[in-house]
Amino acid sequence: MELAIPPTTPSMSLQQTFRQQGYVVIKNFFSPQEMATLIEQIESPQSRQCLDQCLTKGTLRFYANLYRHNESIQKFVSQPKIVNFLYPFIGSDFWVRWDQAVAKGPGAKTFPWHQDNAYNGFKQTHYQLWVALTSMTIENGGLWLVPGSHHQLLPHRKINDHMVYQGEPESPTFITAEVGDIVLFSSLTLHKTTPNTTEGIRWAYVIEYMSTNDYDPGIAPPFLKVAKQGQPQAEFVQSYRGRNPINRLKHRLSRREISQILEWQ
Ligand SMILES: O=C(O)CCC(=O)C(=O)O
Repeated sequence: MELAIPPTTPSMSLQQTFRQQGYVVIKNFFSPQEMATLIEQIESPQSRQCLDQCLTKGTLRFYANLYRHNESIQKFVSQPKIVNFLYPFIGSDFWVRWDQAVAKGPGAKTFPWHQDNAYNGFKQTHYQLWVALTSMTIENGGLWLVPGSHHQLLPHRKINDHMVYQGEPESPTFITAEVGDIVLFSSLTLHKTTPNTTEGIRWAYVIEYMSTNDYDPGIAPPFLKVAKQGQPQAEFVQSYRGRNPINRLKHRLSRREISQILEWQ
């Protein structure tokens, strides 16, 4: 496994880079064989029920919540190699809030600039592990990110089925990736993918992890916890620490109301 830290920051740790850029790239995290097996599982009959009818259009196919229906995928998202990698970024206890595989076929269009928090409306952030199941190039609709865009929620507007960033991103970076490379980015990092102008399919698999201290109002139990006290441990649970009354209240309050409460303390 080989680390791809931006060239301007050779001495930074991965965590420092993540804090500064909002993402890190790791080359060769998985083998091509592991990726081929995962695509087989994503395309297996039991995964067909996961086809997302809302975002799937033409040659662009979204499969969501695969881990809930496929035991091999459940093992994949909770494997020690991933959990041990994520621990320094997320902390000792975390769970899987969502997963999705995206097949971007020939002719599939742009997926516009956005932060994932604009789609789900959460106050707290989660961590996106983007796994390149095929190579990603500018031509086949690979991933663009905006370094340093992850510090706050930015303005978006709903256009058809998309939440679209209302602004001109500064210094976007294209993430070149080969099969088995991974990108870890914040749910606040601005990203987009451009059209696939090739004859092949660009596959990506995204797993979204969240600290058990944070609250996700959008997902119903059971919750797949994958790390407990820093150790890989896969277990479906009915609740987690972050679903406490304070976090629930914070979710309902505006940012202004929260800062007013903090000022009173
Ligand atoms: O896979 C793609 O082309 C875009 C998906 C994406 O950006 C997302 O789901 O947040």
